[in-house]
Amino acid sequence: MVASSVLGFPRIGANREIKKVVESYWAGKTNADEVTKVAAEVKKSNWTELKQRGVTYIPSGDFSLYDHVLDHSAAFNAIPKRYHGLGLSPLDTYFAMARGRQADGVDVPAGEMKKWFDSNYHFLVPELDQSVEFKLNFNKPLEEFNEAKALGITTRPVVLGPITYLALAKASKEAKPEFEPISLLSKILPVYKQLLSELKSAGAEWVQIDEPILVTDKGANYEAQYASAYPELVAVAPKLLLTTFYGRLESNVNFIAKLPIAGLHIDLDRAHEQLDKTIAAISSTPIVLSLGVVSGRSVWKTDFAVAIKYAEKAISALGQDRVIIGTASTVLHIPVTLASENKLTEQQKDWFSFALEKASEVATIAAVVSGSQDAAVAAALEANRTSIAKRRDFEKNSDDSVRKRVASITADQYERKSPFATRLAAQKVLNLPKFPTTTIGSFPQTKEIRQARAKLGKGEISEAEYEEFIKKEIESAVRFQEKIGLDLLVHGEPERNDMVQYFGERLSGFVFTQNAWVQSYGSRYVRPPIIVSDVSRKAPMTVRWSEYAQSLTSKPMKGMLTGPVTILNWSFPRVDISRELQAQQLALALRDEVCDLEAAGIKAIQVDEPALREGLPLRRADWDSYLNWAGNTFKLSTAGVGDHTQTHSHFCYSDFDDIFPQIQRLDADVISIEASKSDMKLLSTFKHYGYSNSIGPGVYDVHSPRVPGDAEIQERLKSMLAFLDQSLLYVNPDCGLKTRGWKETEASLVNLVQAARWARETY
Ligand code: MET
Repeated sequence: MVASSVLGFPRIGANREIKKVVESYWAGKTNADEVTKVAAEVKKSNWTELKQRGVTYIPSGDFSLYDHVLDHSAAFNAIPKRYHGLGLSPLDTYFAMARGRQADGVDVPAGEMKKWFDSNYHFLVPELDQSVEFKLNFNKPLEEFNEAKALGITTRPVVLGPITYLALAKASKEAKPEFEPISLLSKILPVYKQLLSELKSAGAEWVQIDEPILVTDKGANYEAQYASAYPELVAVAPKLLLTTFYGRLESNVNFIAKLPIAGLHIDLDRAHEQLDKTIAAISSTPIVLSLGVVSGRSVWKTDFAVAIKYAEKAISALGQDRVIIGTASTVLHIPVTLASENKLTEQQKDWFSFALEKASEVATIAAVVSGSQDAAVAAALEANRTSIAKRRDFEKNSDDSVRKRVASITADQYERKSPFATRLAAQKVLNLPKFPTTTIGSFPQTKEIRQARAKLGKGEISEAEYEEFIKKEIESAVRFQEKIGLDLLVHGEPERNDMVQYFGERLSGFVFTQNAWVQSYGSRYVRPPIIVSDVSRKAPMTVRWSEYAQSLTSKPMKGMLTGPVTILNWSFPRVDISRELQAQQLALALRDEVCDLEAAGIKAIQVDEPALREGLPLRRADWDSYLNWAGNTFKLSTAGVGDHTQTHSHFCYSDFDDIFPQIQRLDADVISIEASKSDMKLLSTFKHYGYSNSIGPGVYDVHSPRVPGDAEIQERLKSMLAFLDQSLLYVNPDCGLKTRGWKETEASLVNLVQAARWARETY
């Protein structure tokens, strides 16, 4: 019999229960017991659903109230010093690490968040140094294993592997200069051994140990560490399934195959070409091969015929008992269930498969390749064949005008008319002071805004009433910015439910869901639109709002758009045409919008590309091709304007070392970047390469409600000026403020303006 497995499941609850309960806990409206109770219900429902769908290996230990990497740090006592001795409960210490804490005399910033591999999920970067005392504060996989067992469900606990954990960590401020987190391997192993042996004693047959670092270029550096650590772990652990996902192992498979592990999981959705090589590498070992044939990243139905072909190849080489049919990665990245969607047409519903449906898919494929004679399995197979055929048929329709326009893009459309220096002079029309202050676009999305949108959705208020409401919001955002003295204003984005969804809803080619939320970080979930056909702009999307906002003030107003690469990366893309072609279609639509904004008198236009980097392939060999088309599509969308129009772009990450030349190549007049939590390494990169255009490194963190003092911001500006030309420096927060409350937003921005005034007087 071929077994089936799901590597990890969304932990947000089918109705966003976890968001609701943790946010209410943070607001002091509920207690820790209630949080535990709701978490238990969500876990129970996940396990029960997977069991009912016939999945053999059901994950446990993958649940999280905020982030699974942070859970691991908390469990292993990797708690940075600044969170010690604050008199907080373990849960509050955990949330302080996640989001900072500023209350009752405690004032600590949050840890650094980074994107998890090439996804839009963010994890809390472990901060380590030589003095860390690893110990097992609690055994989360064991607790959840027992919790499921009490419900009569046997699970396969999930543990983040030691080498990936250390490889993802950063050196803390207290670390010695040459300190590398991986040097802690021998120190962390005893804790892993304790955790794994406790699982074994509790009766776990298998443990899934996640080592996705192996699909990155970095993975190859750790051959010696894998070779020394895994035999030690295997000696005390249940059977270990070493899981790799999101990419290809390449030559790492050779040293992995030599480890005494019981199973290896590979991602065939992202890298089906690695199947033959993997089979060859393990065929003379007893290793079980877990085939990731059902995507954990895409919402499209799996083509069973393709999955079966891979499975049969593996079975004929290894035998049924050595093959598992799995999701390619955790299905954390896709929404919980299609069953919650009642506005999709039957045709659309038939194209997709969300997390629970993917669970049924692995179970069905496993049954088919096990030779099941069950009528329900045969019917599911036949239904899949029909659905896939219908979709292929639909894909034959393309929008000729869009395809032709893409085919006739010319080289000059990628470039601005004049070089930066000429544009800088022309942009004096904006009348900005030295150290211009600005924000990244959004202001708090208050309860009132969300309610108004919900009422519009339910038909409780009219389109006209909603418009009036939004106009008032814009007006108050403008007045607020004038009052506190910001220089380059924004309209505040109150009309946007989400920076991608808003555009998707106004473009042809997208479909939307009601309830298809996906965790981005902590309690922040997004509802990515799905690209289903060729994309084009039906009508201007933002112009009237920007025009209206500009009409209220004599200060310059920044138009605000989401860039093509970000719309693509934060949507669920089509899988039948390339991402490049989808991005080009988006770029042409945005180019028209940018030109329309200019024509409407908007002098500065920001095209955000916060997701440019996360789309970077995990293997360096694939970078050039991606960066080339991704950069080109940004240029295509922005280069249609005159010299006097100032283009901006925003990036929510600070890892610029490797992609720097591409950022320069984008040739935006001003870029703003997330910088408050990274050290000055980022800025030294810009200095080192001699970045020539204007730049606003974020001066404070927006992911936390903490208010930065003006002295703190002055200090940041001071250190930035050691790296950057003062005539090119903009002053802004790290990112948009939509998730913040007004109180902290006002306090923080007042301090920011204060600090910029200080800089003007001082420099
Ligand atoms: N303009 C957007 C905002 O301010 C940019 C966000 S980047 C994640 O919210």
